[in-house]
Amino acid sequence: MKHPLTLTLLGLALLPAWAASHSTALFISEQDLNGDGQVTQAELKLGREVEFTRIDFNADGLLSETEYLGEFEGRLMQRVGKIVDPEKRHEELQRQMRQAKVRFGVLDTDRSGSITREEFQAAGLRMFQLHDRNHDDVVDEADVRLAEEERKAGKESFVAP
Ligand SMILES: [Ca+2]
Ligand SMILES: [Ca+2]
Ligand SMILES: [Ca+2]
Repeated sequence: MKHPLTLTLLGLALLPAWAASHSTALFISEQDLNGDGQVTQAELKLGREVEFTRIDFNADGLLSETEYLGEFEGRLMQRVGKIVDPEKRHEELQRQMRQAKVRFGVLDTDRSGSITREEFQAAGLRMFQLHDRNHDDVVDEADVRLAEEERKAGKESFVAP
């Protein structure tokens, strides 16, 4: 069966809210470069810059779909390697790659077929603002707590399947 794209996009848009407290904690652990427990915008910008350079394999300043998906597949292989059942591993791989393709389309805002540094940074900033629940321009433990409280108060129940 073919996956309706709009549904997939909708799922992606709702996903951050659904797993917000967990994903904010993960965001901090991944993006806190100096290890002070908080992520500033400058820190995220630097991190994204490094990431962009790493993914931009041919160093032309653009991320092609091949570069983007290739880099993702490499990381994904390590993760799904833990799944013992080969059939389940294959399914998970297919599912994640489909999502990565959708993400590429979302990142490529002007539909030029590649992601520019600006588009990559803009997506990072959107992510930052999503995690910065109290809008104090840093993402830290306070934002994790807020996300957790919202979850407990059932404010995210609308995304439940
Ligand atoms: Ca930091
Ligand atoms: Ca490139
Ligand atoms: Ca904050």
